[in-house]
Amino acid sequence: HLKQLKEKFEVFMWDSAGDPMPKEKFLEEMEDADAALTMLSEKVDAEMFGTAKNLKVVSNLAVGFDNIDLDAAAENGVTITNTPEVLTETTAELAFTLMLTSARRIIEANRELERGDWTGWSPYHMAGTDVYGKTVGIFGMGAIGAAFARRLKGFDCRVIYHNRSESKYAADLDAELVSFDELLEQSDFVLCAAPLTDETKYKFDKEAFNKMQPHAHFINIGRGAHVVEADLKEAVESGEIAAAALDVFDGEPISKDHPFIGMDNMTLLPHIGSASVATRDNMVQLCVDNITRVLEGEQPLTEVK
Ligand code: 8YV
Repeated sequence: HLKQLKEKFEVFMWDSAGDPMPKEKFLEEMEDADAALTMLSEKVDAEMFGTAKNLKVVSNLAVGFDNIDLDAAAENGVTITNTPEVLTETTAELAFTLMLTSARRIIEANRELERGDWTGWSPYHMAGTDVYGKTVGIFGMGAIGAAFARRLKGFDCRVIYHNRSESKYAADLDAELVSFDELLEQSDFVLCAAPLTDETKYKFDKEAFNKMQPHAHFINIGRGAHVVEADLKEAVESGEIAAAALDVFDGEPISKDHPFIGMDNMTLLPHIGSASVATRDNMVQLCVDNITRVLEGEQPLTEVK
């Protein structure tokens, strides 16, 4: 993908397989850049826009854009693009994987086996919970939430969701719009699939977990900052909810010292929601196309407005 950019433009690339790019280096590189292909690790803030005097487009390799100050982008006349749609099904599949993994205690069972502690068969050994026929609540019925809800139909689930208003994605899904409290109180599984905004930040706190059922599982593929992590830990430890399955954390990457590590009723993944090879190919290609189009004076394909 980058070859396409290199054929037309001069490209500087930070090797993202190593450490994240230090902020000073990022600012230095941005000084005379016309475009930037960024990930969540890059804070695209007012300071950066102030430095990048030639900047015309920031192409974010994500559907989310909470790493970007959109007001500052508008003030500086910079176009922002993201990667919606191409990652929807892949991310919904990961959310489903997290739900089933948590329900059937897959991580805990695997750990037991690998420790050599599987000593025999008994009727309730590693017995989990069914997803089939349950009530599943989706916080954030956007494209990904809807793709997740479609999969729930095959499991004969009742689907409820909470958005500010009726979701255009919910029309064919037989999904019912409910209040946030109803979502918490009625769901056997709660999925957070919302974008991170001032309104949704730290929405899942002590009070919210309190309202969930003791057998409920909480799944997060949104952003770590949707959750007050200390409150989630307490809720899972005290049995206020049964388990949590998380692809995202408040401050990524997390280290092995993170308080969630090692808990049997926590399924933890290193933010791999959209990480299939085909989807990452499509995401990067979309980023390249958006940059090329803007720099050649055309409309980008997926502008954030
Ligand atoms: C990205 C994501 O891969 O799209 C998003 O918002 O969280 C992931 O799909 C990740 O943000 C890397 O930039």
